[in-house]
Amino acid sequence: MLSRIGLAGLAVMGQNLALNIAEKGFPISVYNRTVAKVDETVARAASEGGLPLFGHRSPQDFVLSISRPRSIVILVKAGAPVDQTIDTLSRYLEPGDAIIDGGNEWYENTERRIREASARGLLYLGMGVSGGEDGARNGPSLMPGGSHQAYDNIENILTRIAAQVDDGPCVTFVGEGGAGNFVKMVHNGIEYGDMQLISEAYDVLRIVGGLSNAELAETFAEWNRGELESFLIEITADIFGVRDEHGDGELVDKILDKTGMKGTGKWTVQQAAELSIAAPTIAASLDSRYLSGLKEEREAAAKTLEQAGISSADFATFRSVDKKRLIDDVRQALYASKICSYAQGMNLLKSKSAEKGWNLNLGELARIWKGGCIIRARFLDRIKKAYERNRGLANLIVDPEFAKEMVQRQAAWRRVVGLAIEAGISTPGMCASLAYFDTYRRARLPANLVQAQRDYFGAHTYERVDRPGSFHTEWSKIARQGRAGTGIRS
Ligand code: NBP
Repeated sequence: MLSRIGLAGLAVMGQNLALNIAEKGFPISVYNRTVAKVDETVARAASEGGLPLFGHRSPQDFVLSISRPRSIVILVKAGAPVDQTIDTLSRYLEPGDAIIDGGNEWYENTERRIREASARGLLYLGMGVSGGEDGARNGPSLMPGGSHQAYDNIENILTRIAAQVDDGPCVTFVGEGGAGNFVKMVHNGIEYGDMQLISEAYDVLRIVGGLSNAELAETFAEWNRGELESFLIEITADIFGVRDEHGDGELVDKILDKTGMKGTGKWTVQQAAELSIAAPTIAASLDSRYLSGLKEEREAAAKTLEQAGISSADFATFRSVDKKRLIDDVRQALYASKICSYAQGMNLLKSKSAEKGWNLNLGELARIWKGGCIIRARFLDRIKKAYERNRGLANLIVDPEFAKEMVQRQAAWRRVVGLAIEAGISTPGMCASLAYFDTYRRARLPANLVQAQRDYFGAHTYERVDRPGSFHTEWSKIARQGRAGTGIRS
């Protein structure tokens, strides 16, 4: 009997996704370059109740074991390994068969592979898969883009293996070309923002509020029962409770403060810059990761600046702060900051969609992120509804419901940021979000002065508020005459 689908690449993601597919009753063939992983996966399938999963040691046997038109998911390291895997498998594929790359791939690589596959009569999907190991095994959020036919061929599988939420499975056909990978990339950028904002909330509560790990665990668990309910808040509450098995106290305090990264956050910020979309919260989270990496330099800087006379803030003075009120303020600051961060991610998607003609449905994307993925959160339902109310919404901040929430939270938000600045605790994500909000909501900015400067030194011209056209002024000449007239000397 032939398998319904195949999967090549049996590391963390591939192995778990294959077991998920088999568990849903779809017979699946699996293959991996190193055969030990094939044996491992087959053994797992047997131990998990004899799931219909069939291992193959040769690429030819693997491909020929799948019913036509074939659908083969690839889950190998992004980049060259994907090309090599495609090369290996496509020798045995036939026109009409489809390749589905489930890795975190750069969207332009997918677009190139779509063209190459098409020249061989093959269909191609670039499918973002989020949720890590657990998501892959028990229900990820899936973001497939590329060939609609390739999607149709496996839609019944994808809708069964994806996370299920109140309004359906967390999968939708995202759009043509590299749309699926691009959406996954922005998802990861938003994830960077969320994690940064949560770490800032932790820092303020810990340093300014003096909260213990037990109190932090309780606070985050409480937050997870309200508007901040999300996977990341939930796991954060858990983290504070984990004891260090090698010593006293909790493990979180023993972890080196140096953040790793794999590149999707950087791509998001690069794309934002390419498209002239402001994404300051996501950029701040990326910068914070870079600065965290300079551990030795930061330690040296701390010493140098102490010797130069910087006084470490006397945090005891902040302890007069009402703890309960601080916790409530930080909750509100985190929520408002998050809205700004999602607004930036969504606007990046909107802009790319317009450039590429992907016709992305932002409300539907918020829906498929409600379950399975790392940024899954209660408030994504509100984002979905905001875009349902107005598909062309300029910015989440001006959706009437979010606008009301931002206004309700802004006093607390400003108190938290103010307190952090006073205490010398950097909150780059919260500050970036607040600056984004304060910039976006102002009808008049000091950009008039920047325009004047540009025209002064570069004759770049400017527009006026009171009449149409493009203007240039001989600024230095007039200023010199003015100084001469007033007696001011330069
Ligand atoms: P890895 O990204 O660690 O890749 C390991 C797999 O790639 C193994 O199956 C390995 O085969 C295969 N591989 C490599 Br490396 N070079 C190869 C080559 N030249 N030819 C054929 N196969 C090759 O696996 P992963 O962590 O499961 O992630 C898979 C994809 O999913 C990646 O794009 C990742 O970014 C993405 N992703 C991962 C997560 C996560 O939580 N880990 C979450 C979401 C998305 P071998 O066994 O023979 O060495």
